[in-house]
Amino acid sequence: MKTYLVTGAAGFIGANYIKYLLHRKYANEDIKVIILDALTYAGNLGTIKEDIDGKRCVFVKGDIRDRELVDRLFAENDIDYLVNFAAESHVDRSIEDPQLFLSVNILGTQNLLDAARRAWVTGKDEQGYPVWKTGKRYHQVSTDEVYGSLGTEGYFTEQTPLCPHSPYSASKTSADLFVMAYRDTYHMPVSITRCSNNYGPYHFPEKLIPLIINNILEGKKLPVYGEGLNVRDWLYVEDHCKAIDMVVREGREGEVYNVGGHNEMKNIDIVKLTIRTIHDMMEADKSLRNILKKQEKDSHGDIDISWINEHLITYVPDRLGHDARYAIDPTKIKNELGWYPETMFADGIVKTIRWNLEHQDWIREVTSGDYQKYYDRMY
Ligand code: NAD
Ligand code: TDX
Repeated sequence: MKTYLVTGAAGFIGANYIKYLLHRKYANEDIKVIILDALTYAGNLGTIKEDIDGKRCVFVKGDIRDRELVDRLFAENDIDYLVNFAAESHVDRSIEDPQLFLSVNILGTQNLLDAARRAWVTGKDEQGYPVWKTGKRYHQVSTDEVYGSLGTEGYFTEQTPLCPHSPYSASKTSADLFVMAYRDTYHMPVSITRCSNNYGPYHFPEKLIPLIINNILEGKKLPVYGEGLNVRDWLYVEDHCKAIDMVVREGREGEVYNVGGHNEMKNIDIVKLTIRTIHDMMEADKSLRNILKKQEKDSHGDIDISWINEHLITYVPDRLGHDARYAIDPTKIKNELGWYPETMFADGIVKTIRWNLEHQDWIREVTSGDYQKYYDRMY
């Protein structure tokens, strides 16, 4: 029986991770997942309500910065793995409010590390280092953005110097440095994964791919920052979840593993490919067209690609300090743990679009209220 404390699992990747653990990888095993999530604008209880059964999966609403609460969770449960997804995750928001990112991402991480230290240390060895209960692991979900930005050549390896540019990536880098400091100072059993851009179900629509899908359906403009030439390396979210599971269970203690999709694309190409894929899916299944809210149709009543390209794609001012290119070298995790990105982008984007088409209620729920104000301010 393994007990997980998973923070931030009402958000995009964390929710996919706990679903993967509970219903796929360990569907027939005795595991317990305790979710700790503050339910910020990015957290949605609706995403995980079917998973919370009070036995295998328990939900606690709270803040990772709350010392008393996190200590209580450790006191009441024999936690084996703490997997920290909770974070402020959107680069554009970090440009508006850097202090929030510092507070949640750095102080939150440090609070979790300390709580785990209090719960998992049993004494001291002769040199004064803490002695840890066996089988415990603190895992930090980090990002390729800690490495900064690449030119047209090369990849981020685990040896690439940390060189963050945005307030978001600076906060994630600082959090990683605290995790490594706890490893070096207290010999804490930790691991870190640094992943490239994820896409898939439950992706919050402030991020590029779900924003584009939903704006196409709504007939709204498709905002492309700068010239649309920045490159991201896209990974299907379930492949990321598998990588985290492998590292938590089998990865070497104290190590960093890069996780990437080997799928680099320019933003403008992502936008055009998403338009084309929605068109093709609606050609193949004409009933899907009913979801289009407001749309120019061509003479056959089909979604009109050239009209969208001409009228909806809108070049807007660039993000400040916009990183040019991210690309991950995942050789270490492939060689040590046998992980590789299983989902081809052509398949992953179809699954993602279909999920968005079939979950319009979820989209409406998460985009109402505060998000609408953010959207109107941004675009
Ligand atoms: P998300 O914004 O969708 O979800 C974040 C979750 O954390 C939400 O449920 C939110 O309610 C919760 N949260 C925020 N502040 C909290 C606090 N103070 N206490 C408790 N819970 C809090 O984020 P995501 O895209 O799922 O990213 C998850 C993690 O993965 C983050 O650490 C992010 O930095 C990292 N990451 C994301 C990507 C990506 O492409 N999305 C890529 C690499 C790494
Ligand atoms: O409207 C948009 N138009 C646009 O051109 C948005 C929202 C984004 N973009 C560009 C900016 C980026 O070059 O698209 C690219 C992807 O943007 P985001 O979806 O905001 O992701 P990114 O900034 O790359 O960061 C993501 O991947 C790494 C996650 O949000 C981070 O949490 C993760 O660490």
